[in-house]
Amino acid sequence: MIHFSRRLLITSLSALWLSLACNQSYGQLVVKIGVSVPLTGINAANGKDIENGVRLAVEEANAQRTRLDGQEARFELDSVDDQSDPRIGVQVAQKLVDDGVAVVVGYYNSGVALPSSLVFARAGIPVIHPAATNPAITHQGLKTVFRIIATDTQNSGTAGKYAVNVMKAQRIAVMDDRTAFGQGAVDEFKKAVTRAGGRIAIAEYTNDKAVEFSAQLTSIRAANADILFFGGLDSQGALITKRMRELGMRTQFVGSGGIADSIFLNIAGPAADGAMAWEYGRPVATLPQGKAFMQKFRKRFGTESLSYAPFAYDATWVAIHAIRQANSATSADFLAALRATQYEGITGRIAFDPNGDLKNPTSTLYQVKGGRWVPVTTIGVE
Ligand code: ABU
Repeated sequence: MIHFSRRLLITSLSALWLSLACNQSYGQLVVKIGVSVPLTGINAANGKDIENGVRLAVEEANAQRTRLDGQEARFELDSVDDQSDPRIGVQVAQKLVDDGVAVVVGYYNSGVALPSSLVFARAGIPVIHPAATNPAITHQGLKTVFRIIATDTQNSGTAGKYAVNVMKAQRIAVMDDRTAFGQGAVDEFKKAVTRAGGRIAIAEYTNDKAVEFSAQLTSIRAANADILFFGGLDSQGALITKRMRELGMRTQFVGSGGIADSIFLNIAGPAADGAMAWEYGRPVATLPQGKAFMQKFRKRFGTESLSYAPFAYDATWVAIHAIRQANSATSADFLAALRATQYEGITGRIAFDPNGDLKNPTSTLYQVKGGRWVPVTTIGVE
């Protein structure tokens, strides 16, 4: 037992020494910014999008001079592939802690973010979320968790209220993918529908690996639903839309967030026309720095940004500003500056409430018109 503890102590000290050694390079202080996203599998394109948002901000920051406590500092991206798997997510979170990251920008999946956040909280390392929207992420009482995107209470809540009050939906169907995100989004939608005096006519379920939805859609068609609110991601939303068209359904498809992108359009093809989705924030292209960001991203990576790169870029700059302001890359030193953030980003004004969520989130309803997602309305959410 004593032998085992000593070995554990030596291993921990070696990891600590290695991480301290790694954070110094040629007299420069290396400040590691961790990223945990899916870089392989079905969500890899969104993961890469987030990683590239962080990379762009890191490269821009390094083109400027940063001195921390009198020492030249350089920011470095430390990226891991969580594979959209909660178990892998916890393992790679521990790797980032062992690497000595100062801060983490991630995740894509709420179901991975939730267990991983505890690993970072134990190490006192802040995590800034650009994409994971399950409300519970910022309601665990952890002082190290921040999010610069609307939650699903806000986004799907807005969708539920709008379905009843504006779309005048009488027979509402819901379907979710049983993930923390999809199920959470539908739960919030249902609560808002009920609060607005509406009623859910039928609830169906799938899982996040499914590619066939005929059974659920046949039931929804039999229930004569006027809208279907789907809690799940872009590739499945596109397949559902396609199948609805094949089944001759007149039900309006409404996505819950993470839907309105080119992945959806490519998979759904012409069946996409008319599909709707509630997305987080304002349309980036309409914001003062939005177009410039999209151009920079295209020039650097040779591809258009998807939904979350602008949020990841902003999250990274929020972290860098806090580190510079605190004159320290030690998490305990810059946490207070992070909490007090007042930042005008690509995605709008960023300031945090006591839970670490945005003080003034917004949501935008998009609809596919002529093969493009077009903004319909933007609503500030309570
Ligand atoms: N917010 C959409 C991305 C997926 C998630 O939160 O799990």
